[in-house]
Amino acid sequence: MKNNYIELKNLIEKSDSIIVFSHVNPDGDTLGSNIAISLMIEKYFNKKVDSVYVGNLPVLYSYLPQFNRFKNVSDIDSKKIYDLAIAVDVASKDRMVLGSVIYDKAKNSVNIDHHKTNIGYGKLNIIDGDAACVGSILYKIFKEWNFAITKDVARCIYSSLMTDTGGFKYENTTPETFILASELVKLGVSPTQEYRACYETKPQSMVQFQAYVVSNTVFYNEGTIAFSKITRSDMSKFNASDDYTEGIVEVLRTVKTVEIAAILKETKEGYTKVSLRSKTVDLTPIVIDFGGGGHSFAAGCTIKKPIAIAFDKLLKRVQSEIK
Ligand SMILES: [Mn+2]
Repeated sequence: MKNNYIELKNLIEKSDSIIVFSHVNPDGDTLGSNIAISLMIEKYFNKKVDSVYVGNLPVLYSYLPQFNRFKNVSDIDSKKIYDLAIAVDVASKDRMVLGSVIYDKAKNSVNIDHHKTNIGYGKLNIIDGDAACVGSILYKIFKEWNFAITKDVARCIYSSLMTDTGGFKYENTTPETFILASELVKLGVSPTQEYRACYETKPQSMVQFQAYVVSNTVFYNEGTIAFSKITRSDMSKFNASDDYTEGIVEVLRTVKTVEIAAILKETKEGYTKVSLRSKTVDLTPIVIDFGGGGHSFAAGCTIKKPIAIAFDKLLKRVQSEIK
Protein backbone atom coordinates (compact mmCIF):
# COMPACT_ATOMS: atom_id res chain seq x y z
CA MET A 1 0.00 0.00 0.00
CA LYS A 2 2.81 2.43 0.89
CA ASN A 3 4.21 2.04 -2.64
CA ASN A 4 0.86 3.24 -3.92
CA TYR A 5 1.08 6.33 -1.72
CA ILE A 6 4.46 7.16 -3.29
CA GLU A 7 3.11 6.37 -6.75
CA LEU A 8 0.25 8.83 -6.13
CA LYS A 9 2.76 11.50 -5.11
CA ASN A 10 4.74 10.91 -8.31
CA LEU A 11 1.60 11.13 -10.42
CA ILE A 12 0.63 14.46 -8.81
CA GLU A 13 4.15 15.83 -9.26
CA LYS A 14 4.17 15.16 -12.98
CA SER A 15 0.62 16.43 -13.60
CA ASP A 16 -0.34 20.00 -14.40
CA SER A 17 -4.10 19.68 -14.64
CA ILE A 18 -5.82 17.71 -11.88
CA ILE A 19 -9.48 16.97 -11.25
CA VAL A 20 -11.00 15.30 -8.18
CA PHE A 21 -14.42 13.63 -8.33
CA SER A 22 -16.98 12.94 -5.62
CA HIS A 23 -19.78 10.41 -6.09
CA VAL A 24 -23.37 11.27 -7.05
CA ASN A 25 -25.68 12.05 -4.09
CA PRO A 26 -22.56 13.17 -2.23
CA ASP A 27 -22.11 12.48 1.48
CA GLY A 28 -19.76 13.88 4.12
CA ASP A 29 -16.98 11.43 3.28
CA THR A 30 -16.81 12.00 -0.48
CA LEU A 31 -17.05 15.81 -0.07
CA GLY A 32 -14.68 16.06 2.91
CA SER A 33 -12.15 13.81 1.16
CA ASN A 34 -12.43 15.78 -2.06
CA ILE A 35 -11.65 19.10 -0.35
CA ALA A 36 -8.92 17.52 1.80
CA ILE A 37 -6.90 16.10 -1.10
CA SER A 38 -7.53 19.16 -3.28
CA LEU A 39 -6.21 21.52 -0.59
CA MET A 40 -3.17 19.33 0.08
CA ILE A 41 -2.29 19.20 -3.62
CA GLU A 42 -2.70 22.96 -3.99
CA LYS A 43 -0.64 23.74 -0.89
CA TYR A 44 2.24 21.31 -1.19
CA PHE A 45 2.47 20.65 -4.94
CA ASN A 46 1.45 24.13 -6.05
CA LYS A 47 -0.99 22.81 -8.66
CA LYS A 48 -4.46 24.00 -9.47
CA VAL A 49 -7.17 21.42 -8.73
CA ASP A 50 -10.77 21.24 -9.91
CA SER A 51 -12.96 19.76 -7.15
CA VAL A 52 -16.04 18.38 -8.83
CA TYR A 53 -19.43 17.00 -7.80
CA VAL A 54 -22.20 15.44 -9.87
CA GLY A 55 -25.94 15.89 -9.30
CA ASN A 56 -26.89 18.05 -6.34
CA LEU A 57 -24.53 19.49 -3.77
CA PRO A 58 -26.25 19.21 -0.35
CA VAL A 59 -26.20 22.52 1.53
CA LEU A 60 -25.94 20.42 4.70
CA TYR A 61 -22.20 20.16 4.09
CA SER A 62 -21.67 23.84 3.39
CA TYR A 63 -20.00 24.09 6.81
CA LEU A 64 -16.97 22.30 5.35
CA PRO A 65 -14.00 24.63 4.84
CA GLN A 66 -13.70 25.99 1.29
CA PHE A 67 -16.97 24.37 0.29
CA ASN A 68 -17.37 27.05 -2.40
CA ARG A 69 -14.56 25.49 -4.40
CA PHE A 70 -16.88 22.75 -5.67
CA LYS A 71 -17.77 22.90 -9.35
CA ASN A 72 -20.62 21.06 -11.00
CA VAL A 73 -19.43 18.53 -13.57
CA SER A 74 -21.54 20.26 -16.22
CA ASP A 75 -19.38 23.37 -15.78
CA ILE A 76 -16.28 21.40 -16.73
CA ASP A 77 -15.31 21.30 -20.41
CA SER A 78 -16.00 17.66 -21.27
CA LYS A 79 -13.42 17.82 -24.09
CA LYS A 80 -10.62 18.76 -21.72
CA ILE A 81 -8.06 16.04 -21.15
CA TYR A 82 -6.73 16.24 -17.60
CA ASP A 83 -3.30 14.93 -16.70
CA LEU A 84 -4.74 13.32 -13.58
CA ALA A 85 -8.25 12.41 -12.42
CA ILE A 86 -8.78 11.25 -8.85
CA ALA A 87 -12.00 9.63 -7.56
CA VAL A 88 -12.63 9.66 -3.81
CA ASP A 89 -15.19 7.37 -2.13
CA VAL A 90 -16.58 6.39 -5.56
CA ALA A 91 -17.50 2.70 -5.26
CA SER A 92 -18.07 2.21 -8.99
CA LYS A 93 -17.30 4.38 -12.01
CA ASP A 94 -20.98 4.92 -12.87
CA ARG A 95 -21.31 6.78 -9.53
CA MET A 96 -19.43 9.63 -11.27
CA VAL A 97 -22.22 9.72 -13.91
CA LEU A 98 -21.13 12.36 -16.50
CA GLY A 99 -17.79 12.63 -14.74
CA SER A 100 -16.81 9.10 -15.75
CA VAL A 101 -16.25 10.31 -19.33
CA ILE A 102 -13.76 12.95 -18.15
CA TYR A 103 -12.23 10.44 -15.72
CA ASP A 104 -11.69 7.89 -18.49
CA LYS A 105 -10.11 10.44 -20.80
CA ALA A 106 -7.55 11.64 -18.25
CA LYS A 107 -3.93 10.60 -18.90
CA ASN A 108 -3.79 9.01 -15.46
CA SER A 109 -6.53 8.01 -13.06
CA VAL A 110 -6.52 7.24 -9.36
CA ASN A 111 -9.26 5.52 -7.37
CA ILE A 112 -9.12 6.05 -3.60
CA ASP A 113 -11.88 4.16 -1.82
CA HIS A 114 -12.96 1.98 1.10
CA HIS A 115 -15.94 0.14 -0.43
CA LYS A 116 -15.33 -3.62 -0.48
CA THR A 117 -17.36 -3.81 -3.72
CA ASN A 118 -14.91 -1.52 -5.59
CA ILE A 119 -13.41 -3.45 -8.51
CA GLY A 120 -10.41 -1.13 -8.93
CA TYR A 121 -11.38 0.82 -12.06
CA GLY A 122 -8.51 3.33 -11.81
CA LYS A 123 -5.03 3.03 -13.29
CA LEU A 124 -3.80 3.40 -9.72
CA ASN A 125 -6.09 1.97 -7.05
CA ILE A 126 -5.76 2.72 -3.34
CA ILE A 127 -8.55 0.66 -1.82
CA ASP A 128 -8.74 -0.26 1.84
CA GLY A 129 -11.98 -2.05 2.66
CA ASP A 130 -11.16 -1.91 6.37
CA ALA A 131 -10.82 1.88 6.50
CA ALA A 132 -13.73 3.61 8.25
CA CYS A 133 -13.80 6.32 5.60
CA VAL A 134 -11.76 7.63 2.68
CA GLY A 135 -10.69 10.53 4.90
CA SER A 136 -8.75 8.09 7.08
CA ILE A 137 -6.96 6.66 4.01
CA LEU A 138 -6.02 10.21 3.00
CA TYR A 139 -4.69 10.88 6.49
CA LYS A 140 -2.32 7.89 6.13
CA ILE A 141 -1.27 9.11 2.68
CA PHE A 142 -0.53 12.65 3.90
CA LYS A 143 1.44 11.24 6.86
CA GLU A 144 3.45 9.04 4.51
CA TRP A 145 4.19 12.08 2.34
CA ASN A 146 5.38 13.85 5.47
CA PHE A 147 3.27 16.95 4.91
CA ALA A 148 1.80 18.85 7.84
CA ILE A 149 -1.98 18.65 7.92
CA THR A 150 -3.61 22.07 8.14
CA LYS A 151 -6.62 22.72 10.35
CA ASP A 152 -8.93 22.99 7.32
CA VAL A 153 -7.76 19.62 6.04
CA ALA A 154 -8.10 18.14 9.55
CA ARG A 155 -11.68 19.41 9.71
CA CYS A 156 -12.49 17.80 6.35
CA ILE A 157 -11.01 14.47 7.43
CA TYR A 158 -12.83 14.68 10.77
CA SER A 159 -16.09 15.26 8.91
CA SER A 160 -15.45 12.20 6.73
CA LEU A 161 -14.81 10.12 9.82
CA MET A 162 -17.73 11.49 11.83
CA THR A 163 -20.30 11.07 9.06
CA ASP A 164 -19.18 7.65 7.77
CA THR A 165 -19.13 6.20 11.30
CA GLY A 166 -22.55 7.74 12.01
CA GLY A 167 -21.04 9.85 14.76
CA PHE A 168 -18.56 7.20 15.99
CA LYS A 169 -21.09 4.40 16.46
CA TYR A 170 -21.31 2.16 13.36
CA GLU A 171 -19.49 -1.19 13.02
CA ASN A 172 -16.61 0.50 11.20
CA THR A 173 -15.77 2.36 14.43
CA THR A 174 -12.51 0.80 15.65
CA PRO A 175 -9.63 1.74 17.95
CA GLU A 176 -8.01 3.36 14.87
CA THR A 177 -11.10 5.57 14.49
CA PHE A 178 -10.53 7.10 17.90
CA ILE A 179 -6.79 7.38 17.41
CA LEU A 180 -7.42 9.32 14.20
CA ALA A 181 -10.13 11.44 15.86
CA SER A 182 -7.69 12.21 18.66
CA GLU A 183 -4.99 13.28 16.16
CA LEU A 184 -7.48 15.54 14.38
CA VAL A 185 -8.72 17.15 17.59
CA LYS A 186 -5.06 17.82 18.48
CA LEU A 187 -4.81 19.64 15.15
CA GLY A 188 -7.54 22.01 16.30
CA VAL A 189 -10.81 20.36 15.27
CA SER A 190 -13.70 20.97 17.68
CA PRO A 191 -15.95 17.87 17.96
CA THR A 192 -18.83 19.97 19.30
CA GLN A 193 -18.62 22.47 16.48
CA GLU A 194 -18.43 19.82 13.75
CA TYR A 195 -21.29 17.83 15.31
CA ARG A 196 -23.58 20.87 15.58
CA ALA A 197 -22.75 22.08 12.08
CA CYS A 198 -23.55 18.67 10.60
CA TYR A 199 -26.41 17.34 12.71
CA GLU A 200 -28.16 20.26 14.37
CA THR A 201 -28.81 22.60 11.46
CA LYS A 202 -31.86 21.02 9.83
CA PRO A 203 -34.58 23.26 8.43
CA GLN A 204 -37.88 22.97 10.32
CA SER A 205 -39.65 21.54 7.26
CA MET A 206 -37.00 18.81 7.01
CA VAL A 207 -37.70 17.55 10.53
CA GLN A 208 -41.44 17.63 9.81
CA PHE A 209 -40.96 15.79 6.51
CA GLN A 210 -38.83 13.14 8.21
CA ALA A 211 -41.45 12.63 10.94
CA TYR A 212 -44.07 12.17 8.20
CA VAL A 213 -41.97 9.54 6.39
CA VAL A 214 -41.28 7.71 9.66
CA SER A 215 -45.00 7.70 10.52
CA ASN A 216 -45.73 6.03 7.15
CA THR A 217 -43.42 3.09 7.89
CA VAL A 218 -44.82 -0.40 7.36
CA PHE A 219 -43.39 -3.27 9.40
CA TYR A 220 -43.16 -6.86 8.17
CA ASN A 221 -42.04 -10.27 9.48
CA GLU A 222 -42.75 -9.67 13.17
CA GLY A 223 -41.34 -6.18 12.98
CA THR A 224 -37.93 -7.28 11.72
CA ILE A 225 -38.35 -5.38 8.44
CA ALA A 226 -39.24 -1.69 8.24
CA PHE A 227 -40.05 -0.13 4.85
CA SER A 228 -41.17 3.40 4.10
CA LYS A 229 -41.68 4.99 0.72
CA ILE A 230 -41.45 8.58 -0.44
CA THR A 231 -43.25 9.74 -3.57
CA ARG A 232 -42.58 12.91 -5.56
CA SER A 233 -45.88 14.31 -4.25
CA ASP A 234 -44.70 13.74 -0.64
CA MET A 235 -41.57 15.65 -1.59
CA SER A 236 -43.44 18.58 -3.08
CA LYS A 237 -45.94 18.72 -0.19
CA PHE A 238 -43.03 19.51 2.15
CA ASN A 239 -41.03 21.37 -0.50
CA ALA A 240 -38.35 18.76 0.24
CA SER A 241 -35.00 18.68 -1.53
CA ASP A 242 -33.22 15.37 -2.04
CA ASP A 243 -31.12 15.77 1.09
CA TYR A 244 -34.29 15.86 3.23
CA THR A 245 -34.28 12.05 3.21
CA GLU A 246 -30.84 11.93 4.82
CA GLY A 247 -30.86 9.94 8.08
CA ILE A 248 -34.45 8.65 8.01
CA VAL A 249 -33.44 5.05 7.35
CA GLU A 250 -31.22 5.13 10.44
CA VAL A 251 -34.23 6.22 12.50
CA LEU A 252 -36.16 3.13 11.31
CA ARG A 253 -33.26 0.93 12.39
CA THR A 254 -33.52 2.31 15.95
CA VAL A 255 -36.66 0.18 16.46
CA LYS A 256 -35.68 -2.73 18.72
CA THR A 257 -37.19 -5.49 16.56
CA VAL A 258 -35.92 -4.09 13.23
CA GLU A 259 -33.18 -6.04 11.50
CA ILE A 260 -33.41 -4.48 8.01
CA ALA A 261 -34.76 -1.00 7.25
CA ALA A 262 -35.34 0.55 3.84
CA ILE A 263 -36.37 3.92 2.48
CA LEU A 264 -37.63 3.89 -1.11
CA LYS A 265 -37.72 7.21 -2.89
CA GLU A 266 -39.38 7.94 -6.22
CA THR A 267 -36.87 9.70 -8.49
CA LYS A 268 -37.64 12.47 -10.98
CA GLU A 269 -37.35 9.87 -13.75
CA GLY A 270 -39.98 7.68 -12.10
CA TYR A 271 -37.47 5.10 -10.83
CA THR A 272 -36.89 4.09 -7.23
CA LYS A 273 -33.83 4.99 -5.18
CA VAL A 274 -33.32 2.69 -2.22
CA SER A 275 -31.36 3.19 1.00
CA LEU A 276 -30.92 0.09 3.14
CA ARG A 277 -29.59 -0.38 6.65
CA SER A 278 -29.28 -3.52 8.74
CA LYS A 279 -28.13 -4.50 12.20
CA THR A 280 -26.45 -7.85 11.40
CA VAL A 281 -27.56 -9.01 7.94
CA ASP A 282 -25.06 -8.46 5.10
CA LEU A 283 -26.86 -6.21 2.62
CA THR A 284 -24.34 -6.40 -0.21
CA PRO A 285 -25.85 -9.52 -1.89
CA ILE A 286 -29.27 -7.82 -1.85
CA VAL A 287 -28.13 -4.56 -3.45
CA ILE A 288 -25.87 -6.33 -5.95
CA ASP A 289 -29.00 -8.15 -7.22
CA PHE A 290 -30.42 -4.72 -8.00
CA GLY A 291 -27.20 -3.29 -9.47
CA GLY A 292 -26.26 -1.32 -6.36
CA GLY A 293 -23.38 -1.34 -3.91
CA GLY A 294 -22.19 -0.20 -0.53
CA HIS A 295 -21.18 -1.65 2.79
CA SER A 296 -22.46 -4.67 4.76
CA PHE A 297 -24.82 -2.71 6.99
CA ALA A 298 -25.38 0.39 4.87
CA ALA A 299 -26.04 0.00 1.16
CA GLY A 300 -28.16 1.32 -1.66
CA CYS A 301 -29.36 0.85 -5.20
CA THR A 302 -31.61 2.38 -7.82
CA ILE A 303 -34.31 0.08 -9.14
CA LYS A 304 -35.45 1.14 -12.61
CA LYS A 305 -39.11 0.43 -11.83
CA PRO A 306 -42.03 2.49 -10.53
CA ILE A 307 -42.01 2.73 -6.74
CA ALA A 308 -44.91 0.32 -6.08
CA ILE A 309 -43.30 -2.46 -8.15
CA ALA A 310 -39.85 -1.78 -6.72
CA PHE A 311 -41.30 -1.91 -3.20
CA ASP A 312 -42.73 -5.42 -3.73
CA LYS A 313 -39.61 -6.75 -5.46
CA LEU A 314 -37.29 -5.41 -2.77
CA LEU A 315 -39.53 -6.57 0.06
CA LYS A 316 -39.54 -10.15 -1.33
CA ARG A 317 -35.76 -10.10 -1.67
CA VAL A 318 -35.28 -8.71 1.85
CA GLN A 319 -37.72 -11.22 3.32
CA SER A 320 -35.63 -14.03 1.79
CA GLU A 321 -32.71 -12.89 3.99
CA ILE A 322 -34.75 -12.96 7.20
CA LYS A 323 -34.95 -16.49 8.56
MN1 LIG B 1 -17.33 6.63 2.46
